[in-house]
Amino acid sequence: MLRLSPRFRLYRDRHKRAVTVGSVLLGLLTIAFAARTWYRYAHPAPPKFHWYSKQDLGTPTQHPFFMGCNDVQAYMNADDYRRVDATFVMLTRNQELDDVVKTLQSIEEHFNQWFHYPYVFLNDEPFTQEFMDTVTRTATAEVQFGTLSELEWDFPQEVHDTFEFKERVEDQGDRGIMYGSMESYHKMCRFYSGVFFKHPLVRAHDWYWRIEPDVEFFCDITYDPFWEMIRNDKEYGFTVMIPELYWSIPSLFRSTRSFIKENNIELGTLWKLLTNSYHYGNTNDTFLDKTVYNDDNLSERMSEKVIIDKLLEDTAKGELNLDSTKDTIRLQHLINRATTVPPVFEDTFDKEEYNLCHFWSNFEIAKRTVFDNPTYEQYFKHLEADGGFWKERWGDAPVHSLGLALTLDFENVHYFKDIGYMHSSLPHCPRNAFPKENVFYVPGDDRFARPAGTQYDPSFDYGSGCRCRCPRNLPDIEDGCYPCMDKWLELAHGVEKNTNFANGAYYSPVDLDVVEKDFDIAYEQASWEN
Ligand SMILES: Nc1nc2c(ncn2[C@@H]2O[C@H](COP(=O)(O)OP(=O)(O)OP(=O)(O)O)[C@@H](O)[C@H]2O)c(=O)[nH]1
Ligand SMILES: *[C@@H]1O[C@H](CO)[C@@H](O)[C@H](O)[C@H]1NC(C)=O
Ligand SMILES: *[C@@H]1O[C@H](CO)[C@@H](O)[C@H](O)[C@H]1NC(C)=O
Ligand SMILES: [Mg+2]
Repeated sequence: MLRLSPRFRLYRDRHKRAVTVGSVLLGLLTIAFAARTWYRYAHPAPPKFHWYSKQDLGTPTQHPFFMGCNDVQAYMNADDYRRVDATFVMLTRNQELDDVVKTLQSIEEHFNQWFHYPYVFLNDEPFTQEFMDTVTRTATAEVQFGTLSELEWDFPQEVHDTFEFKERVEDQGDRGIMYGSMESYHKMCRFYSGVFFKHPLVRAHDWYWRIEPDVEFFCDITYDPFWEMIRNDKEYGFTVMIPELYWSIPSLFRSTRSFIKENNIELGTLWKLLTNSYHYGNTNDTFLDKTVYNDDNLSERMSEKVIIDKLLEDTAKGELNLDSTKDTIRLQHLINRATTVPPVFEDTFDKEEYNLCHFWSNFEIAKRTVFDNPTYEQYFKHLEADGGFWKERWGDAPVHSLGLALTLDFENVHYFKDIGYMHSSLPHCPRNAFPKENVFYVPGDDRFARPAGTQYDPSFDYGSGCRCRCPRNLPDIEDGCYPCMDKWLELAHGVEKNTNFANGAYYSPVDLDVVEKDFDIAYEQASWEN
């Protein structure tokens, strides 16, 4: 339909009035258009695979701590190296012993045979003597075993004993939610979400590295990740970031958002990584509030609003002339507005939605206090009260990620791109860096001697791995988990650097009342002929 926007009229008049409010407005629109064009250029539609694994993606604050191998003995003997008060943590069951041993052998061979960090094993049942003996024999460091109390492991009794609890959990099985009908899986998720870091054996340390049965490490880790994180101001490290299955957490974001609101939480910038925001402007006009969430919407809806407001004013004064071009045009705007439907964002709360991205929590290297702090404690209580750990199947991974964003900034999180890792046949495995002179494999324990002539993967430009032997024919998960790694890189490379972020909003919101005044002026200067 015919659309009269005041800015076109201004364009025609601009040579007559060199410096007018109109040209200022035009300038603003041009800048907005240029910004949008740039934005689209910088955010092309995503191809299916990105081959991030074949590029150097480092930035000054987000990069692997080392590219390739170190001489471990020299590293540990350096004056500025400090051993950290840290432990491995694994929750597991007696019957998983074989898988536990597999994990232990892998982490020992690739890392702990040199560093000897202790282990804490936790179980809701007592560990058998066989389990404890085997594990102790496999590890090259001190091992401790903890049995969880009912309080730590089970849902609160008043919840667990209800009919609704049983029914809800069973219903998730009927609806095909992965692991949804397994009560023990719910308990595990709840335990890892809010309890594990409070266990006395874990609390005895400042840092932890979470591991699971049946995982595999592919590269040698020839530095101390705990110490490097401290040195680089990092508090949480991950190897894989992927989107969550929507149906396991439909109301997690709502619950998180309401927690933030009720408690006036000042979010860290990590929040940006996990959410899309539609918060664009501040206004008391309900229609604008619901329909303006980008620059396009602003110029369209605002010129429409100004035209309609004037039309209604003139109508009230009895000055409407239906035969005039002007009023025909103005009426068309009224009709257009009446048929404009606000966009529906089903899962938007406070104009934000969760993009479902989360750090895969079966691997975590973190400072204990990223969870063991009053804000997270309160958050977990809030989630527990909402019942999502049993009404839905909230996983500890999305809960951890959202919970971290309550307090951490993007820069506090580290991507261990150089650590090759696989859980449930989804591998992340880096390319090897060019071998450094004189960095040979020297076992820290005879059990891990490697045969002479052991072959490693070839080295590449931009490789970061040390002596990796990656699985063949499995694509790197880093290349396939849109939109998570994309968002990570966008933030790391500062594409959003110039946007402000405060109280969970991405832009300094536009004050729509101020913008409206500019449009009022443009309206007064518009020409309605033809
Ligand atoms: N003691 C104990 N440990 C459990 C229980 N359920 C899960 N775990 C442990 O919690 C961790 C995660 O459980 P998994 O069943 O592997 O969950 P997952 O990794 O999401 O699923 P998979 O893809 O099947 O591996 C593992 O270390 C398990 O050993 C339980 O009922 N008791
Ligand atoms: C909305 O209305 C309130 C109360 O009338 C006022 O204080 C506030 O400044 C208004 N906000 C905007 C963006 O107009
Ligand atoms: C807002 O702008 C987008 C594209 O820029 C468009 O698809 C959408 O329909 C607009 N919404 C409204 C309510 O004008
Ligand atoms: Mg597992």
